[in-house]
Amino acid sequence: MIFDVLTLFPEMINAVLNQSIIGRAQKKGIITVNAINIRDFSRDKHHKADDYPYGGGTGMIMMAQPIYDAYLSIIEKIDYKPYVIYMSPQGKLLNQDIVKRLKELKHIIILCGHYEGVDERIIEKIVDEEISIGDYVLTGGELPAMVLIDAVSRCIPGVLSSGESYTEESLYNGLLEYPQYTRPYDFLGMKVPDVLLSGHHANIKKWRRKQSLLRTYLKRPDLFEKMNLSSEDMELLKEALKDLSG
Ligand code: 21W
Repeated sequence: MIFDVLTLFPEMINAVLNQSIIGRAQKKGIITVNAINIRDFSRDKHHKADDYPYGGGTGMIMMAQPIYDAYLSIIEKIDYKPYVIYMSPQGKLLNQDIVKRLKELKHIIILCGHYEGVDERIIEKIVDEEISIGDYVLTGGELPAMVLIDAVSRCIPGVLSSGESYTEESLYNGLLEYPQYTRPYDFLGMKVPDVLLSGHHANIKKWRRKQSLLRTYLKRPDLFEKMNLSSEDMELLKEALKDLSG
């Protein structure tokens, strides 16, 4: 899968996505992340890529022409149309359903705005979808683009090693994860739950399910409401709540 990121700050993208799991996936050739500097496509002698807003107001607007030429430089080398996403505070809120849809694409171009955004005409001309990562204000689309690439990439086969598995995780069965522990057994007097040392796999599975149900019920009632729980799960949760109240 190819991600081409159109940005005024390509070093931000490379500094993050050449590391860790996504960096390893790039070295393995499973995914490719190209950070393309929009400024390189400016026709101005000072490499200007932004300008004042028509009608007045504060801040700078990214010009349509350098973005469009950066886009053309990608598509002139290929015979299909990549999917173009604009990271924008006005976009759909990113969630795991959107991630699952995007992971099926072979080539995504991600446009990152900075300053006060981009000339509206570039959105009309090339953008297929606008995506936001949440209702808070950032300084640009670069961090959101990296969030999107990370979330989509980890769904692609081969990106995670077997130990890092992709399906049985938070939000995957609609429940939060159960608590996890590693050595030492005793940390500042806090012991690991004995069931996890028992070697009794059925009991461990049941304990983990119970913890997942309890955590979701307590920490994310919004997720919990959407669950269609079996009668076994309802019983487990009742037990968990009873354990809590002592
Ligand atoms: C922040 C751009 C505020 C534009 C009149 C018209 C991308 C983002 C961003 C940014 C404005 C995302 C204006 C969550 C985010 C992003 C930078 C407002 C002013 N005045 N997801 N427009 N949060 N943010 N423009 O901030 O580019 S995805």
